[in-house]
Amino acid sequence: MARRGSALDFRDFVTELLATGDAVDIREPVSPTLEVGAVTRRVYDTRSPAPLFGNLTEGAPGFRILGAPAGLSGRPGQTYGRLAAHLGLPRTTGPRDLLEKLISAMHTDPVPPRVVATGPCKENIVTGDDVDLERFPVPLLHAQDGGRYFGTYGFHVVRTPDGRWTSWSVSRTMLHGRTTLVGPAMPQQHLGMIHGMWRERGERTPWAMVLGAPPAALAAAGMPLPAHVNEDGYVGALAGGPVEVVRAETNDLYVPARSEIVLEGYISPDETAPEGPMGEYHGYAFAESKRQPVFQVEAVTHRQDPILPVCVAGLPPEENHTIWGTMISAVSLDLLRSSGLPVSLAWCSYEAATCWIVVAVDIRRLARTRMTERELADAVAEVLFGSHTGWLVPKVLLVADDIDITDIDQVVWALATRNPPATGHYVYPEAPGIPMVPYLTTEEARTGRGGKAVVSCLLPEQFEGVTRGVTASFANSFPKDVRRRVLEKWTDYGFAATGHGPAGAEGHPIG
Ligand SMILES: Cc1cc2nc3c(=O)[nH]c(=O)nc-3n(C[C@H](O)[C@H](O)[C@H](O)COP(=O)(O)O)c2cc1C
Ligand SMILES: [Mn+2]
Repeated sequence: MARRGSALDFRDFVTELLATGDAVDIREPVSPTLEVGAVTRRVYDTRSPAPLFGNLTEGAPGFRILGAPAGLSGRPGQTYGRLAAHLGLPRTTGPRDLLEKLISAMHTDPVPPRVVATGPCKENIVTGDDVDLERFPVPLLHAQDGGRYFGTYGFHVVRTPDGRWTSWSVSRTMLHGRTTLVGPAMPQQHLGMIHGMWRERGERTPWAMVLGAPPAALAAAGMPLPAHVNEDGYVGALAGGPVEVVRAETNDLYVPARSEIVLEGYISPDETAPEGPMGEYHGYAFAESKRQPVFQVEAVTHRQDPILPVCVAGLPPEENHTIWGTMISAVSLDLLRSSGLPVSLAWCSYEAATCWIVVAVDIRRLARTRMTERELADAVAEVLFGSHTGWLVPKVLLVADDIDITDIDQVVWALATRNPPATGHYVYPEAPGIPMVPYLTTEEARTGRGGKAVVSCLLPEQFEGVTRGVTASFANSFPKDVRRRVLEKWTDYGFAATGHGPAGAEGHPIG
């Protein structure tokens, strides 16, 4: 079968990871009960290649799991390699180029999906009484979890009753029974919004869930594009060609043909069940379960020897940080730029577990606006906290753009040395926000308000467009000829070669 490349076909994505050494084909027997989770967590921690579990001790023979599909890589210069592969970009792509690619596709005409008659996801079709989700190696990911999670790296497909808006969105689903799943559908998220429309009519929500989807589609489904925007058209623009879709067996939704596993059915209008707890994106596992909607599965279709991708959520960096955080960064940066504010970059530091976004301010343009710090903070808060993307991230750090905000060392240094404790914190207790943020009070989580803040790390003189000091550093404190001599003689002095590229060799790049 012709290859579509890693952005538009999950199997091609896995093949390319294996070929480049960024996945390991594990032949050892591994249990989906906690062992898959433990290996995958350690892969995130050690920035190892993605584990492809090909010999699982539970589930039907041949069924596989891929862990850490967008974990970071420890290879120098390829930190974001797996993430870049989702978008069909070279493994050496850095954060700025990832963001510009995502933003440029937002300003390109959508490329609608192409309907095809069949595809790999139809290689096996199971309907009616034969449906049994427990044939799959559904993993227990953390010892604290309230159940096994089928959907940690897949997306829901739903469509509005008027047929005008199709939503693809990532949200977790827990195994509930042989033919049922349970999972959140928050009313602020598009899944919950569209489910609400069907419920209001007293009808079931026609639904499908796609696992092992084309990676560019998964990324778009984890991206807070505005309401009424079809993620499928965005994927086409992003990947440079239409995503191929096929009609579901049991309803008239369309799903990506080049997917590993597709579940079809409906979301019950009224049935709920306890879901969770699960180790979560902010890094904690809490003790409580919550009642959430039940998803009824009427058909399962899958590729031969299907691969179920899993995200083992928790401490960074996992996919809630690398994928979700990057997608939030792109949409937020686009909004801030379009608003005319003097912003040059926005980045959800993965280390901050999608609980803060750092905004780089162009201080020369800032000076021309003659804004005060409060005016700038309020303007940024208004743009972000009123938006679908800004609802997701509670804290915004403002930093001058001499700081590389994709480098956490520099962000920490700026926060410590540039944020005045008495005046640099602006809080917005009335702004709505995601209720999952760990530090919210019970009341704030219940009302969905509170916890939002803008933290300024802008120095007083930066509002005049200047920075008083230069860094005391290798890059700034020595003449060029001295630096060159030190670099040339580095190994002669008796040190090991550092392996750093030119930027690293030049020292801390803050100017
Ligand atoms: C790996 C991963 C897991 C996620 N899990 C959830 C989840 O369980 N619930 C949720 O509301 N959002 C979750 N998200 C974030 C949503 O996918 C994201 O906010 C997206 O914008 C939602 O789509 P929508 O904007 O069309 O509503 C997850 C994202 C990723 C990448
Ligand atoms: Mn959406």
